[in-house]
Amino acid sequence: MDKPVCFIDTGSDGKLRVQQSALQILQQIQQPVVVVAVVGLYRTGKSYLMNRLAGKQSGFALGSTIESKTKGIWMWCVSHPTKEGTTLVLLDTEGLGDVDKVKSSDEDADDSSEFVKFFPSFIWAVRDFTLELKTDGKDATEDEYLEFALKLKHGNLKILIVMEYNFPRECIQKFFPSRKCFTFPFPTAPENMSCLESLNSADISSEFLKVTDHFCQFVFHDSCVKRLKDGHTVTGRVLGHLAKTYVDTISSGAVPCLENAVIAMATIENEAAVKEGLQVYQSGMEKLKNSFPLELKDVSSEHQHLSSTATQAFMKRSFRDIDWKYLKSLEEKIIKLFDGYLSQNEQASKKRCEEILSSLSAPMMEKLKQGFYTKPGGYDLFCKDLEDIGKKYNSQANKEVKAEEVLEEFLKQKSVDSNAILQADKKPTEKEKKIKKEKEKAALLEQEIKARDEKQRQLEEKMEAERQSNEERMRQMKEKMDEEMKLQREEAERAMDSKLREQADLQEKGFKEKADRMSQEIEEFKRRSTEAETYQVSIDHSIAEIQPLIPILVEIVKFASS
Ligand SMILES: Nc1nc2c(ncn2[C@@H]2O[C@H](COP(=O)(O)OP(=O)(O)OP(=O)(O)O)[C@@H](O)[C@H]2O)c(=O)[nH]1
Ligand SMILES: [Mg+2]
Repeated sequence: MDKPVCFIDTGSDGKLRVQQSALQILQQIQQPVVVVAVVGLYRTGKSYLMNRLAGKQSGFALGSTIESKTKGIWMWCVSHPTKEGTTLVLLDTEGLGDVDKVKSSDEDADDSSEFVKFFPSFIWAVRDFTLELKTDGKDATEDEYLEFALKLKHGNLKILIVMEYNFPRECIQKFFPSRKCFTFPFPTAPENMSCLESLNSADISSEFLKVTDHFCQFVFHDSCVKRLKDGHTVTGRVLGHLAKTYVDTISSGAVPCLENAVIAMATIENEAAVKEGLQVYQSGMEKLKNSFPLELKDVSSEHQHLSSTATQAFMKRSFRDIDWKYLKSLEEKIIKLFDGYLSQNEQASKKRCEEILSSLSAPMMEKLKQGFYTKPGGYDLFCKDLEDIGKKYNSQANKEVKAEEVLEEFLKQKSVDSNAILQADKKPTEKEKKIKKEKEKAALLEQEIKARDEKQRQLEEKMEAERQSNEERMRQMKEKMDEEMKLQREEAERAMDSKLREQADLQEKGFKEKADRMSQEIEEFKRRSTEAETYQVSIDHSIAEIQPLIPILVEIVKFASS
């Protein structure tokens, strides 16, 4: 993308909508995404800073009037400058005109212990910072300044004013365990401010450039690939599904629920994963089909190989495949296709065997037509020719899956001729004829048994191939489960760490009641984590905001001078 596009805006009916063109762009992005979004008051240089992250001087439109410039949410997808194989998705949002009201309830607080697992890191960007960095009279770092700004007020916690002061600070502390602050100095002389986009770097304050550069490097380095709650990597495509689900839910007047959005997306993705797996299998088998007829072991081993690759492709895309419902459906479809290919191979083999027999038996048929065998001893001559045909056939068609069956059919047909020849043959006595007939019958039966045994052997070979495919599938399932468990464990550990840190902080600052409440939260969190580990159950929780889409959230604090 060489320029940003509108991602989410408000339609003429006043409802939020996701722009189809932006969704199409996201659909094409199969790479994991790192999402960086900016929020803050209007006209505070958000778009400008986002352009810097895109490595461009212009892109997101900047406002030069007092009116808010950016409307809705704009998106710019660029290659991540430092993390190869990932796409950086920059989301520039419409400036806030007034303080956002955040709903508070005990219910939210309960679920919040889960949020820290996948909530974004938080960067506070203070623009036009001209103050001395001091807190309580002592020199302070930017981060200390942020923590100072987030300090809770003591006092009667039920008094509205204290609650209103503390609540947003508590939310930031609770939901964003990883926090960072940057204070930007004034970028340039006041008269240059309206044309900041077109200024040469010589006209921009070197200190401002230094901080901007540091800020960009920090974001690039610190921003992680976006993951869902259970550790599944978010690609551009998945981000598109998520955004669409959230926005559609908001537009319908409901409250977006992360759990529902993930379930809806899992359905879409898992269905697509089945299709993708089938595509891998089918395209490989179609290529193999060009060389039909083949030996059963060759068809089976290619089937096993492709089935394993198909499962891999499926596993890569699927997630939350409860009870492996979609994997099972892929497996069933593959087995159906395999059966289809096997029967196509059999048909091709049958055709080839018939062709071989037809060409080998052509001279005999000619002799038959000309009455060559209608003479004393003709039956023995016929049997000898038939035997020769059988030998040659066996050496030419011995690898064919249908070799025995076709030969059996051929011998059955020829027994009609042989019977007629034998009856007309004057050489053997009636007794000898009887013996010869019995011999022929026995040979026919032997061929019938051979064909049946061969069929049975092939069935067993097919079952063995299936058994091995199944074993491989189980191995891949276990690998995926182990990987998912590992991610969940890491997430839980990270979340627990941040909870413990927050609790220690509250204790240190004398908020005993809050720290105690937190202990209960931690216990509850531990219990849920153990439960999740043991049963791999997912814990239901809803979320009323769009933040889970964003691994890094930059909040801009208005220009200090304005
Ligand atoms: N004083 C000052 N002005 C800046 C700074 N960064 C950008 N600007 C200027 O501030 C004006 C608004 O910048 P934008 O980047 O459009 O601000 P915004 O926050 O995206 O504004 P909205 O889209 O309206 O919310 C532009 O004229 C910029 O040139 C800064 O650090 N300090
Ligand atoms: Mg803007």
